[in-house]
Amino acid sequence: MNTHPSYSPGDPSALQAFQADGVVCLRGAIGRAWLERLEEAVIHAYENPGPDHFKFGEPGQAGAFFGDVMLWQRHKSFEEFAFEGPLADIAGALMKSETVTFYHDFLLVKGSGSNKTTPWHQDQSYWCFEGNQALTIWAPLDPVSMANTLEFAKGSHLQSPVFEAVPFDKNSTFDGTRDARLPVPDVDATRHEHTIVSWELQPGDCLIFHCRMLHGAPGNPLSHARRVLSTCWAGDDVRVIDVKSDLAPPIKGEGLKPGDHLACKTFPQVRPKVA
Ligand SMILES: O=C(O)CCC(=O)C(=O)O
Repeated sequence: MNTHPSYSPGDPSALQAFQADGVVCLRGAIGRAWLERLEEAVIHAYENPGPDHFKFGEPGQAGAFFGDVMLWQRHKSFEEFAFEGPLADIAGALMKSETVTFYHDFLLVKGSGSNKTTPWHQDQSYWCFEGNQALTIWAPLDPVSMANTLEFAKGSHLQSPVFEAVPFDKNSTFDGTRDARLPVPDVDATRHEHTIVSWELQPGDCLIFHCRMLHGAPGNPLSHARRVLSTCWAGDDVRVIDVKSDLAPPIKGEGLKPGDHLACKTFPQVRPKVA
C-alpha cells in the first residue's frame, strides 16, 4: 500500500510536491462528462489508428500494447478536451507559466494480460525542445492498481540530464542514439538506490510529472485493459532544439527553428487562448 500523498485540484501544496518530487497525484481532476466523451472517443481512435500509431506484442500472446499520438487533430472530442478541458489550467499552474502550449496527446492501451513493460525513460528525451516548464499529465480511463500503474524515481527530475531516448519495444525501429546523450540509468537493477513512488488511480485522477522525471511501468496482469490518455504541455521557457535522434511524436511543427518557442499551428498555445 502506497501512502504517498495525493491532492485535490487547486490545492496549493500540490505545487510544492510537484517541484520537490517531480510528480504529483491529483484526485478527481477530470469530471464525469469529459470521461464519458473520452471513453467514446477512445473506441473510435483504437479502431481508426493514425499514421504514427504503434502496436507491440507477440502474435498469440495476451495483451498488445497500443499507442497513438496527435489524436486531437483527427477527433473532435480529443481536441475539445485539450483546448477546453481542465488540464491546460492545471498544467499552467504547476509549470508556473503565463502561457500554456499543447504539445501532443498520446493514447496508450495496454491489453489485459500484457507482459509489455514500459521501459524507464524521460519524456523530454523524445521531444524537439528544451526547457524546464514542461510536463506530462497521465490520465487513466480505467481503474489502475499497483500491479499496472506508472512508477517514478522520486526527485529524479532535479539531477537528471536529458538521457538517450529508448524505444518502447525491442523490435521497434526507433533510434534515440544520435545525440550522444547518456543512457537511461537501469532503475530496475538499482531500485534500492531510488525512492520509487506510485499510486492506485480511478478514472478522473491523474499523475502530473516533470519532463525529466524518470518513469516506467510493468505490464498489465489485470483482467481489464489499461487505457490512458497522456497529454504533454509546455510553458514560457521552452525553446526548440536541433535533435538528431528520432522524435516521438515524429513531428517538428511548421517553420520552427532552434531557439524559437514551440507554439505554432501544430503545437497550439491554449492559454492565454490565441484566436
Ligand atoms: O502508460 C505507460 O505505460 C507509459 C506512459 C508514459 O510513459 C507517458 O505517458 O509518458
